[in-house]
Amino acid sequence: MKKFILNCAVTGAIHTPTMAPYLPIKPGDIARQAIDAVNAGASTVHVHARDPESGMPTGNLEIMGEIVSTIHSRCDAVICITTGGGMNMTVDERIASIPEFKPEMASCNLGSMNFALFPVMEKIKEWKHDWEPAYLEGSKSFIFQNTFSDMERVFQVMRESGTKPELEAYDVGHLHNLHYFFKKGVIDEPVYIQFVMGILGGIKATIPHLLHMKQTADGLYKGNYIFSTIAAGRNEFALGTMSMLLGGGARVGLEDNLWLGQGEMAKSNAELVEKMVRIAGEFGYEPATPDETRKILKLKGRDKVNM
Ligand code: KMH
Ligand code: ZN
Repeated sequence: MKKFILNCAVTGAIHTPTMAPYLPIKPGDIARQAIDAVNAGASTVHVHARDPESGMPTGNLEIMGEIVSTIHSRCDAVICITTGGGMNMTVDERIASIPEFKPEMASCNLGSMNFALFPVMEKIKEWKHDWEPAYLEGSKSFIFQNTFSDMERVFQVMRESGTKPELEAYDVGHLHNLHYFFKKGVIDEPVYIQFVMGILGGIKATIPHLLHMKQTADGLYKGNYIFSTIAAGRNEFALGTMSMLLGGGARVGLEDNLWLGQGEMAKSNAELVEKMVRIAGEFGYEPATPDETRKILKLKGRDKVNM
């Protein structure tokens, strides 16, 4: 069987509690769903924190600490902490968990952009919490801030913490932004890029667009990089599979997609992971284990984190 890196993004900051009863909110539930996802085949879990009562994304370090230390103590997953955070956080709040927990991996977003979540509001009539419509409506005038000076800081903090950046490219221009830092020698090899597709404000989640992202990265990094793909929404499995067949990894999870199939909500992150593992198996692929992932990405090791 050929190997691919399977990453699970457990809760995120895009979906809100009204959208899915299965979205994990409390730290214990986020950690439990992450561990179940690892047992189902994911080697890497991408983690955000939420306020346990309201479900609002939070940069609270105590809550993040509870989540990551529970996952770390109960399984050997590679833990990837977000620095994208949520729309209600400053760049400083988004970065703070890196020096605090020194994770093996953390996301690093490669450019400022629109990040529009508001269209989904049309489908929802009643909300569980008042903050949800305000948060989503706010995305109409929100700029996801990742300036060159922000990125420079994130790279520096990650380097000081021994944390591998998972480089989130939401559009072709982001690959060029990254190339500026690559040429400066700021990015350690192997360069690990994640194509993030299907966010309104970034590139669409289609096969031609994925090929364009891949071809652009091939040209810039001369094939000397590792990639994975996220497709927001229902295209998660199609583009994840395509990414795997092109030699990359795939990310699934309730952060990006709430649907297991047509009209069928995923009841857990593990269900989404199981489906991706099933599809991969049909093509002769299986997910890399956490230790195989550490080797591929040259990570520092789970004994060197602070959680
Ligand atoms: N939420 C995704 C679209 C991050 O957390 O830094 C991308 C993401 C970024 O996971
Ligand atoms: Zn995220």
